Amino acid sequence: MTKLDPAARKQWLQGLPNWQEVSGRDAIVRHLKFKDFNQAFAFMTRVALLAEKMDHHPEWSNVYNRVDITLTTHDAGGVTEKDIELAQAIEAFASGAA
Ligand code: H2B
Repeated sequence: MTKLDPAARKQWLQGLPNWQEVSGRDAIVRHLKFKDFNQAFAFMTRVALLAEKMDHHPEWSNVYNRVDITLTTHDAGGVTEKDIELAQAIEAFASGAA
């Protein structure tokens, strides 16, 4: 898995408007806010099960109804198509989030 060049990453990100590049790091980030902890954690459970299936894991944190997710491929030292694939799946799980 090789990391995306900046042009390819930028193009993929145009299809992921809720995701931003992390400054000073080859990674992408998404901040989500749910109605309450229950909604946030249900979302995290779905992402966790998929991440394990993909063998591709997020860097994330949760405070009550907020979830912050950073995606990068540690083995490649940057954003790869696997991160894009996971980000796209996360969008599908994120309905109900702001
Ligand atoms: N997740 C992420 N985000 N990047 C990786 O490089 C990675 C991973 N590598 N999950 C996987 C696990 C690797 O360590 C195992 C051994 O397959």
